[in-house]
Amino acid sequence: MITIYFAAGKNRWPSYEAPLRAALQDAGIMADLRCDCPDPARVDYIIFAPGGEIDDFTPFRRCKAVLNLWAGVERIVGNPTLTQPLCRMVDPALTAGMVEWVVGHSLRHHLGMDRHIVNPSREWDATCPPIAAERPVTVLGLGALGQACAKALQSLGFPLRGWSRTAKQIAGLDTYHGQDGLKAALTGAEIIVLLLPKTAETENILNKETLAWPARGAAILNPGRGHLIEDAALLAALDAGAIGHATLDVFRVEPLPADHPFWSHPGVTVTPHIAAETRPKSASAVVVENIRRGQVGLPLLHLVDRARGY
Ligand code: NDP
Ligand code: OXD
Repeated sequence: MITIYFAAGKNRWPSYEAPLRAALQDAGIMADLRCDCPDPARVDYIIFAPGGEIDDFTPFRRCKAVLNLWAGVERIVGNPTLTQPLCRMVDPALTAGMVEWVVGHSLRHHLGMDRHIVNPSREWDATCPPIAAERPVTVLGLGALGQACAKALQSLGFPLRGWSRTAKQIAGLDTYHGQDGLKAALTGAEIIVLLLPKTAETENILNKETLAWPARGAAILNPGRGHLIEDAALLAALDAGAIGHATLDVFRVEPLPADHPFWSHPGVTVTPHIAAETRPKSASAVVVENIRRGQVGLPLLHLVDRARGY
């Protein structure tokens, strides 16, 4: 019998308890699964989420892995007390949600839907949008989410460029990497999707200089992290028409403060960090698969590289 401590917040326990127990049963794992803190020295696995119960991991001496329910790990990866392996969430349902959010908001900008949805003067503007093949899209970040979104947009006909830290070859995608590849990835892009993690290297990746590289009037979609964009530079680029619109799901401070200029800027759409959520049923299967692996000595999936920060 192993001990699993669900330290991802009491508010999440009601929606996770049943799917976790079902997944453990399916995997044939006998576990004492609980949301109140057991004796830390007995805990084999911790299921974690930012804002949950643990700040100090030191007493969890025999814990084999900390299993994060979030894809992003910036709120735990630098914790100096964390010596246990850390796994992030790669949840097929979260990925599906992100693909839908990115495709939906890309098509909004591509088709110019706002012109017809909000048309108080009943203007008969018959300007036809270009077809997708004429609208270059760039995805910054080619991980689990960036690749899924790039493939979905590509299947609609958009020409896709992608950018990552390390070199990649992905069928049908023009790929670039490293600081040297950023300009080539962004130049002339008409839709830019940010799916990078928050690290020291990615902070303010869109700034005064780089915001000048996309096509004039480009749309930016940021479901990655607020820190990827320098807020003041984005507002200036929107005011100057260099950037046409920004649809932002994530912010430096969340909830976005009521007096933040993003709320009132006509070129900004705010969505409240809902682009993609971890779903209890599919995420429980992912968590339990890692516990199964930990128990039989197989490598854990989705391990975070502490030095890299994601
Ligand atoms: P992954 O770790 O799978 O992918 C991250 C990608 O970013 C990789 O391609 C990586 O490059 C690239 N990258 C990292 N650092 C750099 C750098 N310095 N320069 C260039 N590229 C870099 O993450 P996911 O795809 O699963 O998630 C991405 C982010 O999405 C999460 O970190 C989180 O912040 C955000 N997110 C937001 C949600 C929302 O609801 N808004 C929901 C879930 C996640 P390489 O491949 O070379 O390692
Ligand atoms: C995540 C998120 O990182 O929801 O999972 O932002």
